[in-house]
Amino acid sequence: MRLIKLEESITESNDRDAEALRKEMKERGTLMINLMSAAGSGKTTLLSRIITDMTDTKIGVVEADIDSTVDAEKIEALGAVAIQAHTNGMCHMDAGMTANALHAMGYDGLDLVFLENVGNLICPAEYDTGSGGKLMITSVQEGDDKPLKYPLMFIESDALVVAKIDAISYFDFDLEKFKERVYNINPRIKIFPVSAKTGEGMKDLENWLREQIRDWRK
Ligand SMILES: Nc1nc2c(ncn2[C@@H]2O[C@H](COP(=O)(O)OP(=O)(O)OP(=O)(O)O)[C@@H](O)[C@H]2O)c(=O)[nH]1
Ligand SMILES: [Mg+2]
Repeated sequence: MRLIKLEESITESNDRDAEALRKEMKERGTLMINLMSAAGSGKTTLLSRIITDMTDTKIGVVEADIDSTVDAEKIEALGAVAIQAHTNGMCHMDAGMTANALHAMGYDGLDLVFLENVGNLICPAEYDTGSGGKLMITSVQEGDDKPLKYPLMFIESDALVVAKIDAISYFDFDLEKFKERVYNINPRIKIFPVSAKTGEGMKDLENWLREQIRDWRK
């Protein structure tokens, strides 16, 4: 189990670091997706399902957390490449931290790398990590008003997973109202209602990921 302890990078321009990392990854043909959500929305469970399903795709995961190694251990147990990054108390990953973690993990020959960002809806949305795409998760127990309260992450993301859809009947989550609120602030976003437990909706999401890898390599 590999673990890297990170400090916020001291370079003056996060955007410059992000562009450099994107360029490097583009040249090597590896797509990085920045996966963001509140704590406990289902990021690691979704990634585990994707790794198990997408046997045609070589996947690596950078697990960013304030503490513990549980998420990286779960990913490694599935046979995927992983590294646990500790953010030294910080609530997000920046581009310099992401590059350090990625290089420590090594991503030669990988098609797709997920950065499982620190679980919260606010800080991760504000930092460009150098990823080629942004995927956000919100789960049905969080309520359908989150696009109104935390708009930036919804605006910034290319796609949105509505997670734990198997549990929707236990909550007052109105999927149509939620979609309308999301499309109001980001009309181009793709929305995937998904259950990582039952597999519902996973095929569409996985095909979208394959399409993103193809587009990245064009
Ligand atoms: N019913 C149901 N439960 C789910 C689903 N996906 C995840 N869960 C549960 O939700 C809880 C949190 O899931 P995680 O995958 O650990 O969430 P996370 O976003 O990685 O959490 P952090 O890394 O702590 O931010 C776990 O108890 C999962 O079993 C789902 O599709 N359906
Ligand atoms: Mg997790």
